[in-house]
Amino acid sequence: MKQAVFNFILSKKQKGEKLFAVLIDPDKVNDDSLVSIIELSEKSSVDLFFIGGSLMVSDYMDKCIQLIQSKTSIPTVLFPGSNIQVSKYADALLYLSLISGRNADLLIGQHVVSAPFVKASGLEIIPTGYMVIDGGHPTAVSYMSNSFPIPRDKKDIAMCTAMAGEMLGMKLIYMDAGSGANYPISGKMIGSVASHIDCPLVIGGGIRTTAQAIEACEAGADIVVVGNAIEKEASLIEELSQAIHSSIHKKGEKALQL
Ligand code: 1GP
Repeated sequence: MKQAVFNFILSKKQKGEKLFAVLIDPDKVNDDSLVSIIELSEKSSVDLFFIGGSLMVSDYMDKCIQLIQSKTSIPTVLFPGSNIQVSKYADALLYLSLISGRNADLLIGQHVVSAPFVKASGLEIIPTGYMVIDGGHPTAVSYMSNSFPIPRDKKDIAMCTAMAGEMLGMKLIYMDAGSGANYPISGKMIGSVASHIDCPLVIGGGIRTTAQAIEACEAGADIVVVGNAIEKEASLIEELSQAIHSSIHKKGEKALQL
């Protein structure tokens, strides 16, 4: 079993270092814009590229990953919106189960259909408990997943969902307010989840500023994902990277005593 990307994430978490993942939606880039994102990411020590989108209509994914790999050694991690978004060229696959929803197809159905192809791909597989949190307006992920997001003020639901996901064997928990969300996930909710799980916590959706990225890190995010804001303004990569890499977890909430 390949484990290089997961081990990299884990070793950073153990040292208390935060990671910055730049999300690339292959539908929203071309060779020129992608090269500029790669160059800025390389210069700014971005840790990971996440590749995917809720709905993919172009056939640019393989070429996009190959272009990234020809220019940098930053790992490419698939963040698939569906089971057709699998590319053998990537370094790893976030094997997402939508644990915040009650849509059986995204909890296990699509996994069953695609299992032989995923296994044959030779990709590093990272079992990931994926939780969609309300970000203030319906996002592509909430529509496409046909599931209710967790309300943004219900931190206990998020905490229990993440705990259950970890005990089911998920190696990462990914909390997502959805691409372009009005509001990123609150520090309170992140803190509550972070203090009740041991596995790395990924936070994304609606992060546009260094202050928002720092809030997520200080509350307990191990990986901060930014896509939309960078598509609009690639030069943000440098300041976001600096902010995330200099942040530390300011532990707040105590673990639940039962
Ligand atoms: C969405 O978590 C990602 O699935 C990133 O969201 O595009 O809003 O940065 P943004």
